[in-house]
Amino acid sequence: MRVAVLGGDGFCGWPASLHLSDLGHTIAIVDNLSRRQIDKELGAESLTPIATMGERLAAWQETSGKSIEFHNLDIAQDYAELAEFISTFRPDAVVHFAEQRAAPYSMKNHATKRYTVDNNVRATHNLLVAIVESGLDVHVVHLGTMGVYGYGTAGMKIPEGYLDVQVASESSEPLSQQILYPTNPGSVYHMTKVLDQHLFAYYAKNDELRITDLHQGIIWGTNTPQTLRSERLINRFDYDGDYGTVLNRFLMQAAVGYPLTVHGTGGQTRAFIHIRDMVTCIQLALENPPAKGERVKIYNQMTETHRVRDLAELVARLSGAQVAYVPNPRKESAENELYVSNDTFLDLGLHPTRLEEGLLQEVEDVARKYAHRADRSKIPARSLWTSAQAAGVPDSEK
Ligand code: NAD
Ligand code: USQ
Repeated sequence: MRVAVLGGDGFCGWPASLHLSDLGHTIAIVDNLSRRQIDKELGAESLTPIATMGERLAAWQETSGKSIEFHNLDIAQDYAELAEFISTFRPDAVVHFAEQRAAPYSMKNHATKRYTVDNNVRATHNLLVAIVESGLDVHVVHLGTMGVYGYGTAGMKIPEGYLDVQVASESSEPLSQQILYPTNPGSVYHMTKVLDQHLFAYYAKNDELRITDLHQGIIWGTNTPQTLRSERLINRFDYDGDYGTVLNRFLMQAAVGYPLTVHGTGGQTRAFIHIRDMVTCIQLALENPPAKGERVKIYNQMTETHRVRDLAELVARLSGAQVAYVPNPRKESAENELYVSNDTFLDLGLHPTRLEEGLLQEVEDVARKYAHRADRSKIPARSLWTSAQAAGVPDSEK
């Protein structure tokens, strides 16, 4: 298969590109390296020493004998170049990772809110328009988020994208329908994934584009068998208050002796998946595309759910770290339950990497190994969700 990986320099896109290249697919990476630029803006860096794109691709060529093309372009801004790329590379599939993905970054200020919406919505829409314009039959695999469903307690198992409903009708029988599961995003970033969903539904209906939207949980872990082949192939590991995600932050904090930063009561329950399972899911999604004219396929790409305070206690037990309950900088439910259906990937053959199998190894192999590169001043999460929080108004008065 000829596969274009948009956002192929990122945390998910880089290991996914190598995995697909290793399987024998022809890969072209498209990325404007904006994530590396945001690191500079934030004065933060990956805990792991990531090589430049040129060095990465040379290392992959040396270790695998395979070459990957790289196109440095902004898919939200450079429409003509994107359209030209699609019509000349002629992909069978595009995997779309190229969005601003940090909720805290998206909530920092007016500039980051506007950038996140402008970048993400335009990127997705430009891709869909460019495919329609090319006249090619390209399967789009998009990385969405579990956060489109929201984190209240649903009182039911969250289905894969579509909800069965019954509506009253004028005749006696109620009508059964399937609708997109009602959305309830918790940040400007998560809201852009809700907007993406509607773009996909429209283009699948109007232009019969074949689209798979993967509602992915929080990734943990760092490396895959391919990124371990050389230090120049190493994947990024974000730990700063904006881009670091909860479990990887806890692992890193344990390694550097920083009390684990549980927001609020830690009663937030979230969905998780290991990075090695993420690359397998991308492969499975590419191998099982929807038919032309079919509605958007939505899969829940997660393997387990955990409460944040339970994760902190687990990491503390394994590593001897302290746990600190800090005021929650976000506006989110203090406690929620989460039950998720993930049958599609399990039925397609995914064998999940369980948390207890990999945690300790991750602390040893990555977090402790690169602990000397950590900047402790970048650990606290400083992005506040509301102006009331910024003004220091206590919770009860908000
Ligand atoms: P990342 O920031 O590491 O990677 C995104 C890549 O896209 C970066 O290399 C960036 O430079 C590039 N990019 C962004 N805007 C672009 C544009 N306009 N043109 C070209 N390139 C652009 O993020 P990630 O963690 O790899 O996440 C990838 C996708 O997966 C995102 O869409 C994210 O929403 C989704 N996701 C991530 C997680 C997670 O835990 N990391 C969980 C669920 C879903
Ligand atoms: N949290 C802490 N302590 C920390 C960091 C986070 O308690 O030091 C809490 C947060 O308050 C939140 C939960 O952990 O309740 C998850 O936060 P996170 O930063 O790990 O995840 P989130 O902001 O939801 O975003 C990440 C990715 C995003 C992806 C999403 C999947 O950055 O790209 O879409 O996970 S999901 O959460 O399933 O929507």
